[in-house]
Amino acid sequence: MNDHDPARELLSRFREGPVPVESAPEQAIRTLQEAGVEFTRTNGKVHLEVLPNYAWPRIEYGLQAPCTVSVHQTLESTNDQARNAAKAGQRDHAIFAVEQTAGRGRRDRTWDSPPGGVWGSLVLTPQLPPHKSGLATFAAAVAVVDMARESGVSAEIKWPNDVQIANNGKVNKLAGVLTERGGGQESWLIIGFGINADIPAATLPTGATSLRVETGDAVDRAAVARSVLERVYDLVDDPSRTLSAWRDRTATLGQRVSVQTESESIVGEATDVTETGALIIDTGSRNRTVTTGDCRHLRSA
Ligand code: BT5
Repeated sequence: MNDHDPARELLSRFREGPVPVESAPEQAIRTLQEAGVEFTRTNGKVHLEVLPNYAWPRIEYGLQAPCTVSVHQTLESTNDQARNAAKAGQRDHAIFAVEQTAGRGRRDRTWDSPPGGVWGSLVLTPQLPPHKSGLATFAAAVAVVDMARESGVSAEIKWPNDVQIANNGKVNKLAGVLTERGGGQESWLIIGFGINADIPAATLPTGATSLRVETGDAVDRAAVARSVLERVYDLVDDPSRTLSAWRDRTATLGQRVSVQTESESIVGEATDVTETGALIIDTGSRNRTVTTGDCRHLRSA
C-alpha cells in the first residue's frame, strides 16, 4: 500500500467530472495539492482545475497503462532508484527525475541528464526469459520512435538501443535505453529511458538532439512520459510484435556496419536480428551474431 493510493483513486474519479465534496477524502485532496494539483469547490462539488506541469498526477491522469508514477526533482540515476524499489518488492512503477546527477549509459558510460529531459525507469515483472531481455530494450526504442513521430519528428532506431535523427547526412542521438534485470525468483526488469525532450540546443551534449530542437516548440514532458509508458506496456510481453515493430523502425538493417564488442570489431552488412534481438552481420565470408556492442553505420562502399 502506498500513501498516494487514495489520492490516485480520487484523481482517476475526476476523469468523469467534478466529485461530490462528501466523497472526496480530505487527506487525498491534500496529497494531490501537495503534488501541485489545484481545486475549486462549488455547489457541493470539487472541481479539478490545474494539473502541475511535470509531476506524478499529470502523468497518471489519463494514463492507459497499469503502472503508478513518481517524479523526483533530483536523483543520481532513476535506474538505481528503480533497482532499490524493485528490491523492496515494487513492480509496475515508473520513476522519473527532473535531473540526474549520475545518469548511466551502457558499460557505465555517463548519460548527460540536464532538466528538460524525460529520464525515467519502469520496474516490471519480467514475462520473458532472461535471454530475451533485449526485447524490452527494443520495445522501449519503438515506443520512443512512435512518440517522436507523433510529434512530427522522423526518428529511427540504431541497433540496439539508440533512437536517432538523421538530417542531411548528419545523425544525432535523441534517446537511449538501458535495460537491467535481476533478482532470481523474485525477479525484476528495469527499462530505463533517457529522452532529450524539452532541452534547448545549448545544454545538449555533442552529437545529441532533442524534440524541442527538432520541432522548434516547447515539449510537454508528461505527455512524452505517458506515451512511452503506454507503448512499452503495449509491446513488452509480445516478442513477435516487438520484433516486427523494431524491424520497421530501424535504420540498421541493410546497412554496412561496424560493431565493437568487448573483444573485437566486426564489419559487414547487418542483415537481420534474431528472435532475442541479437544482430546478424554478413561479413562477406560468414554470418556473425552479436548480442551486445556499439554499432556504427558505415557509408556504403
Ligand atoms: C544509452 O547508453 O544510450 C542508454 C542511456 C540510458 C539513460 C537513461 S536516463 C534514465 C535511466 N537512468 C539512468 O541512469 N540511465 C537511464 P549508451 O548506448 O552507452 O550511450 C551512452 C553515450 O551516449 C555516451 O557515452 C554519450 O556519448 C552519449 N550521451 C550521453 N548523454 C546523452 C544525451 N543526453 N543525449 C544523447 N547522447 C548522450
